[in-house]
Amino acid sequence: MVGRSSLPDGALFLGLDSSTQSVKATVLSNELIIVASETVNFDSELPHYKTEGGVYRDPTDDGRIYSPTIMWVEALELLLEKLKPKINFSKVVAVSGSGQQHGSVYWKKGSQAVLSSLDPGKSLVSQLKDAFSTMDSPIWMDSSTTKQCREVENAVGGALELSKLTGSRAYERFTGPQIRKIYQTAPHIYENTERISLVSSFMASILVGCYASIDETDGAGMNLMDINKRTWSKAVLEATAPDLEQKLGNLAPACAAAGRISSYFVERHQFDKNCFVIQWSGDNPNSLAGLTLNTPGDLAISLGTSDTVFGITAEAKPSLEGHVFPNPVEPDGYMVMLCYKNGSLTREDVRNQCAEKSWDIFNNYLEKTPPLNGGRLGFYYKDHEILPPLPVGFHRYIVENFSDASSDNLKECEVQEFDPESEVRAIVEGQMLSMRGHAERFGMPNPPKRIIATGGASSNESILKLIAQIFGCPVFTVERPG
Ligand code: ADP
Ligand code: XUL
Repeated sequence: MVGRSSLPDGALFLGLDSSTQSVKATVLSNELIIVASETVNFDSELPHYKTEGGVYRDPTDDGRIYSPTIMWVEALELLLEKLKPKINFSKVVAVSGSGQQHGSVYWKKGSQAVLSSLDPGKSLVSQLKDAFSTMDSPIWMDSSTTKQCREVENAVGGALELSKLTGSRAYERFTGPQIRKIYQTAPHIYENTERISLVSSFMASILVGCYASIDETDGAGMNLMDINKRTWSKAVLEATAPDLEQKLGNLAPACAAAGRISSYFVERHQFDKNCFVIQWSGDNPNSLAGLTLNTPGDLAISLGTSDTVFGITAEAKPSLEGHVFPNPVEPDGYMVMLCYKNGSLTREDVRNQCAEKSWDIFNNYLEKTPPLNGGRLGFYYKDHEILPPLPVGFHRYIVENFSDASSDNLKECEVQEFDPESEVRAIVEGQMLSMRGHAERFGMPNPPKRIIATGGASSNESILKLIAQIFGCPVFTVERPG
């Protein structure tokens, strides 16, 4: 590996993020200063895929949400083209990245050969468009595998047993149940699959020109990996689909090198042939690393497409709620996490309906309404929620005698709508109160010493202020590329 003292002058580090709505690049100097950044938004910059928020919602299969795999490849090519005038790729000594967790890619039989012999004179899309046994990648927003979840849990002795084995009970979006659904409903696709990658290992595979291992921290989001041993769990593999281990390949720690960058990128984009590709990991584990979260009393809240809350712990104590993943930085430690599907996109919907599509107006409403909204409370699920597991629907209640919470006189009455100001406060307050409630129940620090916020909505100071009020602790953010 490269030691910092032995780095060449002007050395650069390239960090990529393949997420739900976009791919992003951040370039750091030797002194860890951001020197360039770039984004490719799927909906607006690759409109021919016709995605909404980067995804497709299948009208014929309730809860099925997926993305076109090849769109991620085209986005990577476009991202590099946009970055090219800004930095000298030959100075990049290491590349790594984050992938949206749980999403999976199905490489067709024979694709390893295609991947390792890419012609630098041609685009990646033209050479990889036929490399997949299905063109659709199920992603983390999917909730269509409840049947498979129950089957896998039952096969290993119940939900708690599965959680003790893998760090989580079965969740619809986790990759194991997704793989089982493909095996059951499209056996020809499963049979024709040579390798299954996560979004993280998929992007790393393209960069190294061969199948990259699945990173252990992201592997923990599959309901397939033994959380203590960090190897595939034979019992769960068998409960999921036949001959699965060979389709998954090896696991590797988050800090391992996946290999040197492939000759394709050396010749087409002038990367240095010695440039390392470091294992890509899931976006949440990488956020934990990036925020340098290393104090047990601290919590991080990520407000991206999903909302997540996470912290670190020395021991794995998986339960029926939340997730335990390996800590990407401390090899013996763990991270604990809660995930909400109705994050930024649901806030955006309310902003569009009630605040003239403007965050400024949204924030103004948030600032001028009182804490607890005069008893107007709401639960907003644009998509099936993960936590608690509830179907699509917006539910609004007015609670009477709210100021006298100790009395038995509390009465709630369901209503169809609130005034726009109250609607804005109700969604943000409802989301953050739910986070606090579940975080406490899950044994996360209460109150936390401090919260570090990241993700798109962490640029919104009014939202951060509300988080500080609800959790009763200071909230910090980190430098974000402009
Ligand atoms: P991803 O999970 O795809 O990486 P990001 O972290 O890039 O998501 O966050 C994107 C989201 O950030 C958008 O959907 C948008 O709603 C939200 N966002 C951006 N700016 C603001 C803002 N000022 N206030 C609230 N939300 C914002
Ligand atoms: C985590 C999860 C989401 C995705 C978003 O379990 O499903 O936070 O990682 O990219």
